[in-house]
Parts: sequence; structure tokens; C-alpha cells
Amino acid sequence: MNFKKDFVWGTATSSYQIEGGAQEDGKGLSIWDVFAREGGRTFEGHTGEVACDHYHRMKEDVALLGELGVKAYRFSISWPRIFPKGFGSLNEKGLKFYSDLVDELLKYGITPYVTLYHWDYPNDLEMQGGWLNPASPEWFASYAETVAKALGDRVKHFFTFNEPQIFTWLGYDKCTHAPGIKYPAERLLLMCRHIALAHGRAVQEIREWVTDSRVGYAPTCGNAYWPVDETDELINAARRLQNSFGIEDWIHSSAFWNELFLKGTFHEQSKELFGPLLPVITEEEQKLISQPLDFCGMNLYQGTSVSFDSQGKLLLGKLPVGHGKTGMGWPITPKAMYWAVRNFYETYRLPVIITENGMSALDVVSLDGGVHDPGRIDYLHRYLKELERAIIDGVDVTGYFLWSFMDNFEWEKGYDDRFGIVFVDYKNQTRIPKDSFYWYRDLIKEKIQ
Ligand code: GCO
Repeated sequence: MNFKKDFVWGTATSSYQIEGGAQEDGKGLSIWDVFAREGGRTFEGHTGEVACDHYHRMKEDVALLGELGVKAYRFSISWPRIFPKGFGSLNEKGLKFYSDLVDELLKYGITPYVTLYHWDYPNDLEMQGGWLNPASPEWFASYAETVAKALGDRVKHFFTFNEPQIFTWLGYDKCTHAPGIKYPAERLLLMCRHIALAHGRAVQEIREWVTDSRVGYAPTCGNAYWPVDETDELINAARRLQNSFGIEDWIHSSAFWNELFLKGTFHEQSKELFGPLLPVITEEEQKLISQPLDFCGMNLYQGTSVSFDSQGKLLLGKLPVGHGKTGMGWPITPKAMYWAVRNFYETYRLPVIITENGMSALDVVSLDGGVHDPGRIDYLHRYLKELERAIIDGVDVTGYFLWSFMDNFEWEKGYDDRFGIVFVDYKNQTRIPKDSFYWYRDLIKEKIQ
């Protein structure tokens, strides 16, 4: 594989999924703390109260990142750890945790990439309407300003939001994620407008307080359609599907959110679908939302295959019997990586960073004490080869963050699924690097020579 020498090889986690310390040192409750505590919302009632206890094991974990040899580490900041009530009084101890984390990373020559929002919204603000409240963009701006001022001397890379299409869709439509409140379309659209304004305001604050900042956001490529045979007809069909959506999947589609965040407008189809329900975005708001970004993240795990049946009719998601799957039953579809990044780049001409890619597996500690995960190594190898193919074909991909550094709280699935290249024994919080950890370490070493 020939990636450029300065390609950013990294790995990623998120605050609620690894930190624990749910109310430690003054941290306020997040909507996930409340949601998971309800019981019945997550696998066997699992919560992030302790998670991987990263809040107390940060130095040990960063030392492991140093052994892995990554050039960068993508982590998120828990907003209610900084502002326990989401707004107003600052929790200095919470801020200090992240400042110490950044210092520890820099000691190992690891560049911090900070995600401001990875779903752990302050519960006190949710009680005031959350993203539906017209004040929500300013709440987020104030949080972003505080983080930028406190860490901006050492942190230069920021993502405003992780997967807006997921936390809105699962949190306020499917209700399998926090806060699990079902909203009708007009409220969801109003929420999208506020989230987009919040993104714009956060970009403004970061640019103001971190002059040499590089900013983006990290969407999932929820509907990565890919052609089984790379004929013009199927390629065009896949691209059409990728750049559009139906009434059912509008909020889950990357097309809806990329148009909103990158152009500051609702996708052209939105008027057909929603008519007068569509909130107005003024010209001034459009400019605020769509300030130029330096890169766009992309969380890519799987995609929907596009093929023709014997009668020449489009078939979506039809894979051969016995097609490979991950531990969570997601189909292994490396070509989705190639076509998702190529379609995005040819549509928006913005450098891409793969902000998440990886797979869950039913990993166990073997009799020899190791954790052997050949399936994960094969998955990573295949997806990286497709990413390299896209780079060779002209796509500007500047980095890759493997999801995830360590096994962690997989939202409604709790700890039942393991995405890490480091095994976490939750009984005693032991960390055991898996075979994939050593494979990735050696790959990085080879690439940066
Ligand atoms: C997501 C989130 C991660 C998940 C990971 C595995 O993409 O859903 O960003 O927090 O844990 O993707 O599902």
C-alpha cells in the first residue's frame, strides 16, 4: 500500500464510551448517563458509569497509544464534564482532565484530534428542550469557545459533531439511543436547523481562538451505496442513490447532512418531501453554517451493494449467500470505502479523513493469553486497500482513524460487542493488545519509513 509519508495514521474513541467517572470531580449528567440508567435501554442494562475507567487510567492508555505508534488520536470531550449544567459554571477539574490528556499525548508525539460532540449531551440542557431550544446554538458556541481557549494552544484539529445523522435519527426518531424522545418530522427539521447553526457558531469560535486551527465534522456514510460490478450503469446508479434519499431515510442520509453543513441549505429534495414544514435558513445563516472547512471526516463501516437482477432490475443490498459479516452482523463491504470517499470528494472537493473504520468481533482471550483476531486484520487490510485505490484514483484522503483503540461501550449494545484493537477485561480493567494491534503498529511503521 503506498500512502503518502505524512498520511495521518490514527485511532479513535469517544468520551462516554471509555471514560467512566460518570459523576466524578463535579461532572454533570449526560443524556446517556440518564438513558442507560433507566434500565431496559441497553444490553443487560449496561451503562457508561465505569466503562473502561479511562478517567483514572488515562496515562496507562496513552502509553499504549505510544506503543502502537499512531501519529494522531481522535477523542471526544464530554460537554457535561466541562459544564455540568451545560452552560454557565465551569468545572475546572473536568477541563484539567482533558488538558492533562493533551499533554500526555504530546509527550508521545501524538497529535490530538478533538471531537466536541459525540452524543453525551448535558442532561440539564435536554430538560430545557435540547437541540429544539433556539438558544442551543449559543449553548454549543459557549462550550466550543471554552474548549478552544483552554486547549487551543496545543490542540489544532477539531471536529464539531460526530454523526449528526445518527444521534438525531436514533435519539429522536427510532429512540434506541439517548434521550429516546420521539419527535415528528417538523420538530426533527427544526432540530437539524439548530444543530447546523451550532456547527457554524462552533467553527467561528474555533477559528477566532485557534488561529492555526483545522476544522471539520465527522458524518457517518450511512448510505454508502457501492456497485457490485464497476460498470458505468451501476456506478451511476450507486452515486444517484448516495446523493439522494427517500422520506424514510432522509435524516440518516449523508447527502442531507453534507448539503446542510457544507452548503448551509436543506438538500434540494427536502422541499419536495416536506414543503411548508421546512424551516427557513436565511442567507446570513447559510453563510454562518457553510463556512469553509479544512477537511471532512467520514465514519465508514459498511455499504449497500447495487447490482442488477436477471431482468435488469436494480437490486439493493443483495449479497451472495454466506457473505462475510462482522460480530454485529454488518456485511463486510470494502468497495463501499472506495466509492463513498470517491463520490464524496468528487461532489464536495474537500479533503477526507476516515474518522472511523473497524469491526466488532466476538473476541476472547485464548489459552495462550493472546487475543487472536485474524478476521479483524483481514477486514482492515481489505478496507485500507480500497482506500489506497481511491487515493491512487485521485481522492485527497489525508488520514485514517481506526475504530476503536480499545473495546468500549457500544451504545445500546453495551459491552457485548468488541470493536477495539486492545481487549478490555471489564472484570479488572486489564488491557490486552490483540493481534490486530500489532498488525496495525507494524503497518504504521512500514508506511512512515
Ligand atoms: C458510530 C459512532 C461510534 C460507534 C462505532 C461502532 O459511528 O456509531 O461514532 O461511537 O461506537 O461506529 O458502531
